Amino acid sequence: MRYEDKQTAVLGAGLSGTAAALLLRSEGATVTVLDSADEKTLLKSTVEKLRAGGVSVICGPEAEKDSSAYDFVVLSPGIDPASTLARTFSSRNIETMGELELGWRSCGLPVVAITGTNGKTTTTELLAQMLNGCGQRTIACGNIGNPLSEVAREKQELDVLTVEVSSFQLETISTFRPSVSVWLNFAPDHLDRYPSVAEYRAAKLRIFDYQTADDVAIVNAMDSLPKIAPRMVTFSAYADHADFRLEGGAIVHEGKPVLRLAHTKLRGSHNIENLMATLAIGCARGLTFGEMVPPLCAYEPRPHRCEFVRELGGVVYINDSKATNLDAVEKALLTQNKPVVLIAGGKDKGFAFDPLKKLVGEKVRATILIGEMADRIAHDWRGATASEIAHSLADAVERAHALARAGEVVLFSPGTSSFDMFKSYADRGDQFRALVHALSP
Ligand code: UMA
Repeated sequence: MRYEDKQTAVLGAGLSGTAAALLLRSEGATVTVLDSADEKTLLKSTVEKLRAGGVSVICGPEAEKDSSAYDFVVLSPGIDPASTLARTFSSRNIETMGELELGWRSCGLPVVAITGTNGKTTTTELLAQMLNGCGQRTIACGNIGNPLSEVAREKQELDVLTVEVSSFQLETISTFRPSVSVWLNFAPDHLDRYPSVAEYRAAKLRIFDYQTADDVAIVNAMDSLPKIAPRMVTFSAYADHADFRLEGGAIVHEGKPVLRLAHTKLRGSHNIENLMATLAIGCARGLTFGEMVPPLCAYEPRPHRCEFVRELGGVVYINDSKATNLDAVEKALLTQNKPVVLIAGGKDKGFAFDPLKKLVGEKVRATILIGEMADRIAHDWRGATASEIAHSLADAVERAHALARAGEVVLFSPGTSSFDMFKSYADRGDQFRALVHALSP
């Protein structure tokens, strides 16, 4: 598509909106970024960067007033199409595109796209490290925090793009066609955006919509998907019929062990599946196991994912702030073999915590609850374990320190988003780590 004669509105002045606006400017469009928030609450450096790049910025109630000046609109992923801002455009039938679609149309490179409720970021990083280690030049981008539109504008010399994709981004694709797609897993999430789990799943399934029989889909064998066009390769730590499966502590493919888990720095069955998916992508891109294994074994897990923080008085403290849904808490609890003092809670994302009640009863000696969801979780887990409500994360850490006995684990695995009290899951995890390091014996 040619953009130079377009009067373009970009909705949202976050990472994606800024990248989309600057890409469109570089392609000659006249661009205005609209953001419902007050300008004072936006990052000053972002607004300055946009204006310096020739982009107009309109914030606050003014942004939601008039869409008649525009003939093309780009949506940031965090902007719900049902929001007031987005509806001022959809009600006038103005041509709309998501930021991922915009970046894809300009990047001109093959894409590996990774989705799933959990494990996307780890797999995206594993893959980028592995491909680069094997001489296939790539960059980790997309939902991981590096918008595809930015990568498209930078025009680096690359062979393939490694793109983490979220359901929010997939909602607005119209041609996005990864040569390799990855479906890691699926569990309920984002029910503050979607009316039902089925609608969340339908948005994620769009990853396959524009793939053809020439493309590959790497899918979790435990998840029954509808019929899809690409060639399927399956993986699972639990199913014997999968193409990549687990046997005797090794990932097995075509009857042969290809990667011993003890040789990697990753633990837990969810990470085994992330490794399986990464190996399957490498095979789809023509790599041998001999090439792939060394960079995978060298991969260091990122912070905030079951990150060991400290041992104090025989108590191990673990930061799992990246756990923003119940499935992630379940995985974190399943890897614990000592009694747990669990700190959980955060923003209300529209789901109940009762599906975890049985496991909490088995693994957790006490819970300390924080944030918007605290009362609701206490209600959902009533009878399973002792619980306390803390008025801040600092209070929660102090209570956990007082409660935990030698030989136990304090696990911070919130099970929901951070935005009620923190800037992001990373900010929340960083604060937890600092609070734990400040504890005295
Ligand atoms: N805004 C409005 N009106 C609204 C809602 C929001 O103007 O009705 C404005 C806000 O004031 C803000 C801007 O929109 O200034 C934020 O846009 P955004 O939420 O799309 O945030 P970005 O900074 O552009 O980040 C987005 C992704 N965020 C979301 O999908 C919520 C980031 O994923 C992603 O890293 C980034 O693009 C780069 O591609 C984050 C995320 O939480 C990590 N993703 C979800 C997840 O992983 O579970 C899907």
